[in-house]
Amino acid sequence: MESTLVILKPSTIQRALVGQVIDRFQKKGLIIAGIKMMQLSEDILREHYAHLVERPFFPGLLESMRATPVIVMCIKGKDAVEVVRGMTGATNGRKALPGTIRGDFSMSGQENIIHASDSVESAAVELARFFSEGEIFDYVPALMRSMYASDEI
Ligand code: IDP
Ligand code: MG
Repeated sequence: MESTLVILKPSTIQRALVGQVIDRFQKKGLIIAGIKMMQLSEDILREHYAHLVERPFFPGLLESMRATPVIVMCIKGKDAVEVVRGMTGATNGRKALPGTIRGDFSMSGQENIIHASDSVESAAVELARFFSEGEIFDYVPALMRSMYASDEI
């Protein structure tokens, strides 16, 4: 089973969409292995968005990501990184397809509801960045056998 990092961004908290977004992951059959609220520091955001620090929009992104606490989640499932990125949709909410989280809830390139890790390698790095040992739980939901064939898990 693969794990991936999802961050519910401040606009999701402000717009009271937390429940609807989490509901999508649960209905899909993904497992919530870790979840907590935290206020992101400038330091952690500079690390997390290191590929964007030179971009002109970076100061605005920093401010937006620090506007309220965020909710960080460790989401688990078979091929979870690819499945969650697919559910997330394109970066710009106006271009994201209907049916995706960004496509259904966002009209913005910046205020785009969630972060989702983009590869198995970055998921491992990002989960270690936002979660401490003991905050991610290894349990098997009782309905596992109704969600996967036995040769898939
Ligand atoms: P991703 O979130 O789809 O992986 P990245 O390119 O990694 O996209 O960008 C990280 C975040 O930075 C985006 O989710 C978005 O909030 C913000 N961002 C990316 N490009 C722009 C832009 O052109 N203008 C404003 N914000 C942007
Ligand atoms: Mg990214």
